[in-house]
Amino acid sequence: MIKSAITVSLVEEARGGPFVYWDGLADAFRNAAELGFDAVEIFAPGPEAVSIDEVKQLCAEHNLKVAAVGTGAGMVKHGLSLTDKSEGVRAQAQAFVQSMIELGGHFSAPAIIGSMQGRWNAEVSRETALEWLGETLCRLGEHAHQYNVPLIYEPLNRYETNLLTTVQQGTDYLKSIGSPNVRLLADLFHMNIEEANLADALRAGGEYVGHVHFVDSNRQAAGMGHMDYAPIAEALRDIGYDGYACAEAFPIPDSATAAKNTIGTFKKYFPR
Ligand code: LER
Ligand code: MN
Repeated sequence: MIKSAITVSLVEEARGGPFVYWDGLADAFRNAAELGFDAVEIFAPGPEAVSIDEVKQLCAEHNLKVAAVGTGAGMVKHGLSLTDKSEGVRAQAQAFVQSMIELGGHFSAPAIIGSMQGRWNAEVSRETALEWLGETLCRLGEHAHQYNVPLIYEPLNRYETNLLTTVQQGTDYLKSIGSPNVRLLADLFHMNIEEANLADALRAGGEYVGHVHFVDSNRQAAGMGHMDYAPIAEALRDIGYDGYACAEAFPIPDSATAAKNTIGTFKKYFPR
């Protein structure tokens, strides 16, 4: 069964970014529970910014899970990248992601590597960047294994990375690096830019699809753009996807409206 989730950002530097809730964990969990979401995805400045006890208590109080933890603050706040030319920066980036894997582990939630993958450039060739990224994904995927969660790798659209931009590229890459514990994040916003056909792409990803960012064509909440959700929902059912469809969307016109649209669209396409 596909489950619903919604994002909360605790990262001030990411203001204006595509996260639905912005007013702290207690507010996010209360509102998510009221609307009937299954889980919350947490975008945090770092592990020290999140009280493990508070999150466990909020999960118990509201009968919610943590869907995933984002690691993008490593880039947005600390300027780190897993493919930086400096070995020292790459090591710090890996340590940051590892600490977020450990944070998520407390809640049986996987960590997501999105913007932390970085880009290739004049100083780091595409081949080298993909080699470094692959080694890191394998190592950190193994680290995540002790928590019984995968590591989630997210292909991004061409304006955010020049490494891997489609689900097919991501799937081929994960096969080539041979890590059994890394799965793909299919973000419908990025896919709407890069894929010829979103449903076909999800089918090509198959069992490699481990998380979904559930969002509309304009990165507003599901139902507020022109995404055609029927074939997407059918494809997710066909591949037996039973992870989260998580709202990573702009809080437009406000968080409450974005959340309501998301859950309405989710229930329409994934009736229980
Ligand atoms: C970034 O565009 C994104 O989609 C996030 O999920 C990754 O940091
Ligand atoms: Mn995303």
